Amino acid sequence: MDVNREVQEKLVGFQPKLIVNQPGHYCPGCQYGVLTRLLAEVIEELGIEGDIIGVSAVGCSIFIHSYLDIDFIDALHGRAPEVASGVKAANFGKKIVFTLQGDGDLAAIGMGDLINAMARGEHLTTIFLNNANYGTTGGQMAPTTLIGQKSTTTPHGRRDDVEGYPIHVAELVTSLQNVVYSARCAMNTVKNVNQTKKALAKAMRIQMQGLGYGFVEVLSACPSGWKMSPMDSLEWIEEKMIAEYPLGVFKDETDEAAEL
Ligand SMILES: Cc1ncc(C[n+]2csc(CCOP(=O)(O)OP(=O)(O)O)c2C)c(N)n1
Ligand code: SF4
Ligand SMILES: [Mg+2]
Repeated sequence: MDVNREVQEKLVGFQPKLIVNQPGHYCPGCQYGVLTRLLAEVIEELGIEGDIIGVSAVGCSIFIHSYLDIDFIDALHGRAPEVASGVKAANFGKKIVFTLQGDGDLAAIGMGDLINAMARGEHLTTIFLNNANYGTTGGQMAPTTLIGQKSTTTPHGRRDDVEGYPIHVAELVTSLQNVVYSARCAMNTVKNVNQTKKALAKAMRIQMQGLGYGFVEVLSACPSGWKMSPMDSLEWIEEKMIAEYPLGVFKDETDEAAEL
């Protein structure tokens, strides 16, 4: 083992085998990278690296296939749940299939796709990265943009009487019978990162057990879209985002404890 690697392992622990080392697409302070690492750890710990297929969406979620060494397919904007349904069926239900979607992708153009995949009774896992804006395209308002939040399309702040209200997707999907688990997590603190990992693992286990649909919303920093420093972004999540989008488990029909 070279000296740098040994020092790195002492400081931050091991690097999961499934992480691909190459120059990154993500902006400094972006938390897609944290989520990628968590997924690598969860997939390795569950031992499903050869049995899982990811469906990435249009948005910064698409970059994950460069860094996570599992099978991936990219879906058109909003269509990830349909593509995932097809992938699951084509593999006779034998693969674990998940979607990774941003808030513009999932809650704007793709909301109907998600709801109908859940209503059809699909056994899938959706990971919903909510960064309260369209990050990829430069920071436009998304359905999850907070009231008062400035974006390139709401330069004076989102107004409820003009642009309407934020959508709380983790709560919304609980009304669908086939949804077995719905939780909201965040990645702005170590404690919240650890809780996110647990929720991701649980949503995967639910699919492995054939119980139904698992949904995990993850509040995530987009310093570029928000025009903030990475550190300010973490504080903004704590002070503003979690106030609008409380963390917790909103539905859990498994036999396991429902805490995050
Ligand atoms: C049909 C279609 N409409 C619009 C776009 C442009 N577009 C690309 S990414 C994106 C929004 C992405 O926002 P989000 O899903 O929140 O992703 P993130 O913030 O993670 O980048 C849009 C509107 C597109 N690629 N295809
Ligand atoms: S635009 Fe936002 S979501 Fe996309 S890589 Fe940059 S910080 Fe991450
Ligand atoms: Mg977004």
